[in-house]
Order: sequence, then C-alpha cells, then structure tokens
Amino acid sequence: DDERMEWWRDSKFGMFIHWGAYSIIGGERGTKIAGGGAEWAMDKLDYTVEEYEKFPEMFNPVMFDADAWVTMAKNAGMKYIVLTSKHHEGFGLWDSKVSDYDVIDKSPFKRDIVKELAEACKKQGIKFCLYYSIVDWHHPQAQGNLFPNYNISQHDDPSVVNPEFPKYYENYMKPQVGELLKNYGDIGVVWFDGDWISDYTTEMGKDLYKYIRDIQPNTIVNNRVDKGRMGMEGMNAEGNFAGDFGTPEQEIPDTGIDSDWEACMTMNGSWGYKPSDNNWKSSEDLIQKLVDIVSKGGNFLLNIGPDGFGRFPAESIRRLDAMGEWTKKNGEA
Ligand code: FUL
Repeated sequence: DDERMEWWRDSKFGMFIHWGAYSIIGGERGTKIAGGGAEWAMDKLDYTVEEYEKFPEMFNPVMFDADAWVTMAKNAGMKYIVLTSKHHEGFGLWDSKVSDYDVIDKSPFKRDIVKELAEACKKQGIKFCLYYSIVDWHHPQAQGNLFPNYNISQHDDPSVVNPEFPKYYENYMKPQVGELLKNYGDIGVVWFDGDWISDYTTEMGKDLYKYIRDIQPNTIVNNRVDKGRMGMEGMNAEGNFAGDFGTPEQEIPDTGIDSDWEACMTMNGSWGYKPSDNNWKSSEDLIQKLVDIVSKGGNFLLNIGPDGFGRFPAESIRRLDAMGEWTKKNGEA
C-alpha cells in the first residue's frame, strides 16, 4: 500500500476544481445571494428540479481550455488535479451512458470535459483525479423521501431515509463511477463527498471501495467513501474503514496525525464560482498554509471555481502565479 500511496505523498500540492452548472449562477438569484458555497445554489436559492434544469441546458463554456488549466496548475507547483465530475446538483461533466443529465446529452457544449482534462493531464505529466458526489439533488431516488419537495436539511436526519436510495446506488451511482474509471485512463484519486446523507451506508462504502480497486488497483480513495468524516475526525485510523486518506476541510490539523491526510481549502469563501465573494486570502497567507500543511505531513488541495464560460477568476490566477514563483524559488513543495 505504501507503494500505491507514494506518488500522492510526494505530490504535496494539488488543484481542486469545482465546476458545473452552478458556475453559471454564481450564487445569485434575483436579489438573493446564497450564503457560503455557491455550488449549493440549487439548494440555497430554492430551485426546483425543473427550474434548475435550465442551467445545464445553457451550459456552454466556450472558453474552456483544458491545456491552459493544466498549465496553470503545473506552473503553480501543483502535481495533481481533482475535478468535480458531478457535484450535488447531479449534472455530469462527462458522456455518461446511464444518464442524460450530462454535458453531452443536456448541454449545447457537447464536449466531454472529463476526457479533455484527462488527456491534457496525461500530455503534461500531471495526475488526473475525480471528485464524485454521493448526494444527488436531481435524481429522484437520491433525494430523501419527500421528492419532489425535497429538503436537503432532512438528509441529516437519520429517520428520513429514501427506500429507493439503494437502487440509485446500484443502478446509477456505481455504474457512473465505473464509467469514470474505465473510460478515461488512469485515475489518481476518486474523491467522494456527500457521505453524510442518511440513505448512504458504510456497507455501500465498502462495496464501492472494493469496486474501484478491482477496476483500477492503484487508484486512491478519500475517506468520504465511508460515512462519518467530520473535520479532524474521520481520519483513517488503523482498524477503521475510511478509505486511504483524511479530508480536513477549510482547516489545518495539529501535528501528530499518523494517517495520510489532505487539507482542502478555498481561495475566497466559496468552492463554486461566486463573484460576490471578495474575501480572498492573500498569496502570502496561501503560501504560509502550504508550508504549514507540508511541514505537518499533509497535502494541500487548493480550490479554483471557474466561471460559466470556463475561465479561472483573475484573482485566482494571480494567486496561482505567486505560489508558482514561490515554489520555483524554494524548491518543490
Ligand atoms: C463539501 C461540499 O458540500 C462542498 O460543496 C464542497 O464540495 C466541499 C469540498 O465538500 O462537503
């Protein structure tokens, strides 16, 4: 297992990319601005499934340039990229055969984004990884038992279980994860999220972990494949099934953790594109965080939220440049 984890441990620094139909919305609806992450727009701005579908239908990021994205990551000193293949909104950025709710079937763009980014990563010699959300606000079997009037907050309530969820797991989620592992070359990491919904079980997590490793024996899987990761808890302590590494979010753990971990963080306060959020961390702050994390034995997964056209925000590009200058001067992270 040490051998399987080696490239990841050596990498130290990676790029998270949150991109989807929510990148068009930017966290705004009329006079309302969503609090927190703009990738939660569907939930926070109270869109029904039907209303929300118009965003995938207009998703046409004509300025998307996979090679340019990968070059920006590389120049910053990053060694891997984690793309949201499907976030909680349920819209897939690849050509899925088990769903029409994807960029090929639903959007005018009709380009397989996962494929383009996978190829650009391979060409430029950086590891390609995928995020996949267990939570799916679009799929009727994954929405809690109140569909179509779902209420996401009820997903924290263990008494609100959708009896159909196992079907979503078997016939939709698992096949989708299978597609991502079979059709796009080597996948460095599968980064799950949304383990907290009550319908999802540890048994499913174990099954999923095995399924992935059977298809690609070297793929690394984060701890959210299991239930119950919370902040600093949920690290993959010995004997606990919790994937291959811990995922502290927006925080840096104290020293003394002997399992593998990766701190993920935003540059402003949102994962998805959110022009109203100008609360950017300074480049100095981000460099300091990188040093802090690496000195404690972790990896740093730093997020970019491209806009609906496929551009990285200028503020993000400036910070990537600054971090690149620093990593070049001070050797690899
Ligand atoms: C969280 C999600 O709900 C956020 O939207 C984001 O993707 C973050 C990395 O994980 O649990």
